[in-house]
Amino acid sequence: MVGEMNGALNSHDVAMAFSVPDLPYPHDALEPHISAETMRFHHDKHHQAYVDKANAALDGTQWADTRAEDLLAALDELPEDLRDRVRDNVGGHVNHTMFWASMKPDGGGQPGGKLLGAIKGAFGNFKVFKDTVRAASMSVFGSGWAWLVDDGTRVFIVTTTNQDSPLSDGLTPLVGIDVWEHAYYLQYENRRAEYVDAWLSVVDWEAVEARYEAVPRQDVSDILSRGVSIAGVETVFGEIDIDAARTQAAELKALQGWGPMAKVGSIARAWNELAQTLDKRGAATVADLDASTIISSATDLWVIPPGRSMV
Ligand code: MN3
Repeated sequence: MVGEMNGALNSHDVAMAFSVPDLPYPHDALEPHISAETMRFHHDKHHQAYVDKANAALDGTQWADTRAEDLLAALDELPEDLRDRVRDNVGGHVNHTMFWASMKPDGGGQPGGKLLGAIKGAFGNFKVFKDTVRAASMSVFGSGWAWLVDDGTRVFIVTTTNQDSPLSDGLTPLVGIDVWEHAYYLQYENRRAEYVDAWLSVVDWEAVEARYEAVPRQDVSDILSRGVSIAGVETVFGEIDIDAARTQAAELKALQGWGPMAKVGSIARAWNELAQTLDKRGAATVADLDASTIISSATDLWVIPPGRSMV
């Protein structure tokens, strides 16, 4: 690589090449769960190899300064001779960059905020989620990853083989566990299940929450600002809490069978369901729920008028 101060073309070849990010903690910080020796090989050697091969593959091509994530999201647009090397090595770089930033000393436990609500919405409770992570991690045949991903409406778990990224399937990875043998063999030999449990003890859930918050979502502000009358008091849909939803369910139940309000029974049940959903997901108000739940709930409650299509 030549030509510093020699014009934009050469200088950005240097500037845009991928590099292994420093660990945000010392190599031994995740002991005893992940050994310092494992981290030295995994971070310093294996990740460096992906970076070197990714840079070699892209050097001199028109994609040399394309964002790594954009390359993975558009693999189909790359020429065939480049595609596999990008999938493997840019994938390896992006996956590992997220991996280091998804662990911390004294990690583990469970997330909070809207992410916990989304996990409860998808899995019922956090224990079922962890069991699903374990099962998915064990189900990867050979080398690969298990991921918590987001499609913009909900979270779920997928696995990928080799260094394939969920980005290539249009999904946003929130956190991934590396189940290549190079991630655990030095310490756990062939005991992958023990490694998965160890990894769950070092997950940095705050980092995962931040990624969840950053996923682009359908704008539901219009729905959240719609007026609703609860026991004669005007409020807006987004500010409804468990008590308000229960009050509304009780009021409507009392009206059941009255006059022209043929749908009142099903709407009363929908308010009860909303109260249960808020409770189960630990959401203070409707505004804390995920977009798809807000839309389906507003539809069931006729907060979105029936027959009216969504904006
Ligand atoms: Mn790895």
